[in-house]
Amino acid sequence: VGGRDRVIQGFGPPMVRENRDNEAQEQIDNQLPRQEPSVRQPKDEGNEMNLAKPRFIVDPNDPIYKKGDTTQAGEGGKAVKVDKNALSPEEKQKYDKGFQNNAFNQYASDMISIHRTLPSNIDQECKTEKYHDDLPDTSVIVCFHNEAWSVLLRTVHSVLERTPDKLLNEIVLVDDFSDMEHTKSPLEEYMSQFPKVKILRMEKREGLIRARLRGAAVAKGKVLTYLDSHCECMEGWIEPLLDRIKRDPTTVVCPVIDVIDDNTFEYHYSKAYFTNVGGFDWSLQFNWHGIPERDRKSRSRAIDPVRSPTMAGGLFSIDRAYFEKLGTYDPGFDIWGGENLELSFKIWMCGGTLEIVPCSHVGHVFRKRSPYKWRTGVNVLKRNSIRLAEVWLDEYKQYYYERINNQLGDFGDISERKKLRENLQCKSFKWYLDNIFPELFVPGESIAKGEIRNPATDKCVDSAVGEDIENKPVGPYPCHGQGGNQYWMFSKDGEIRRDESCVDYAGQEVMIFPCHGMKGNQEWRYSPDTSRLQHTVSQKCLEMSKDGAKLLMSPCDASNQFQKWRFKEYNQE
Ligand code: LR7
Ligand code: MN
Repeated sequence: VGGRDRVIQGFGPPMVRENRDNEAQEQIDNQLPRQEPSVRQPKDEGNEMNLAKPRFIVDPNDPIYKKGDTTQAGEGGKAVKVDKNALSPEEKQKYDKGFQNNAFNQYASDMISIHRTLPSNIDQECKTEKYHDDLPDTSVIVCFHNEAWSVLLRTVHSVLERTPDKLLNEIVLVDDFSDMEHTKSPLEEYMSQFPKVKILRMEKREGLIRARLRGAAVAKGKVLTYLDSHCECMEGWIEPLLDRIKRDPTTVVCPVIDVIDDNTFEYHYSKAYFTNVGGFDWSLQFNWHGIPERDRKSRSRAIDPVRSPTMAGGLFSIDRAYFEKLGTYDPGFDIWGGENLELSFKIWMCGGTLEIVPCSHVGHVFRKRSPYKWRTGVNVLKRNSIRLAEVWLDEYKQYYYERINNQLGDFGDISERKKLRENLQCKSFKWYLDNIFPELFVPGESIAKGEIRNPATDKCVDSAVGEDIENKPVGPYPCHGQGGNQYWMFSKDGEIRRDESCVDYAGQEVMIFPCHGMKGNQEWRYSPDTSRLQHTVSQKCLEMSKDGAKLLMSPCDASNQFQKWRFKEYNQE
């Protein structure tokens, strides 16, 4: 594969970059406290081919290149707090621009060394863990689209500096058609100092999945390790991962993903005791869960690897041959999303194991929005998810389709992927749910589902749910018939729920709260005859305000048309 790949190595003299005549870029450069070069003039200065005056990328005064200064901002993984209001107008502009371009605080990152140290409060037990002394080596593959310079470099240096030389075969950087200037020749020139770092360039924007496949196609290591382009690996991160693969190459492993704050770049080390595992919901979104009871019991120590139904997607190690055997990723997946669940389901259903390894830690900058362009005119995430559902979910795909109102649209050809599943003789999705993720709430077990409509006003119960939006009031909204935030399930236990979020009434407003399974404030009664939704504890009924603007809880009244609710689908027992 990939005669068109350019693996760039040993390119030009290190630390020199050509001048650019781009005015806008020039202006930005002028704001940066960079110095003109004082050492190492390139040999070919004055050469016709190089009329412009070259500059150095590495300015010794630039804080990001400093090493070993323990008093510097962000050392030890500490927070860097920037008081924006104290900045000069130009600096303020830079600060805002950094956030705009990256959806994280680039300004703060630019104050932190790319070699910074990380917290030392690691789990005591991990310090004495012993690993196989003949571990396989790994290629570390990092795909990026327009990653910030200091952040990308910090990712690479954390790998270079914290991976034993004999375990690191190479670092493959796959540039998914970035257009930021620093991702071009400056990156090549900088990385040419490090023979293990290779750069591949996609020739058009492909998205992270096909970029990863391109990386895998050239990788030489026995194991492939994927990282996002805004990560920091902790000391000792790789050995625990490779050790699991050495024992069994069908074990796919994820580190604990520590949070690097998107604003302060603080590194939050997560102790083994708090290790979470991955799950998903019926809108096919990944989410985190505590370790289920049965696995807690079977493990003797908090640092023991733990089975995980799914992976977050970005950070994991897999035996290269095993990845190929599993058919890597669906190359029809565009831009972002879906590939994490595809691989997770496939691993379990086709005979492998997926684990999180509590002694391996890598930080990741979690951000609140996606800073780069996706495709226009097509919902790529939905399209990816449909491809995934078609191939791997069997009859359960219907639960996802209900969420998107059965509007599948064109999802392309999936025959190759179906063939793959057949050839691998994988188990059913039902087997996966019964054995690997029995905790998941399956909509088929609910009494009613779909929108909850008040016919008098044609408004529906509506709310976004999810981890960061709990305690959000539930409101009425004109019924849109698209599923989404108006899709509810009425469970056998009387919950009005979507995945793990329940409609909850504690005497004030009707709210969304994580389902606790203990009835109480989350128990409702519904009868299709009266069409009323009555809250068991308070005995009150759900009511639409007269102006249709609010949801109220009122004494039940059989004649009140604002207390009548219709589920789209009600299954008579
Ligand atoms: O078109 C693109 N091309 C790319 O190369 C879009 C993105 N990318 C790169 C990007 O530069 C980044 O390095 O792909 C990587 C992931 O994109 P992010 O960081 O914008 O998104 P994310 O961190 O939310 O992505 C999570 O979900 C993705 C679904 O496709 C991938 O699986 C990511 O790897 C995954 N990240 C993690 O698992 C880190 C932990 C987050 C959690 C939970
Ligand atoms: Mn990411």
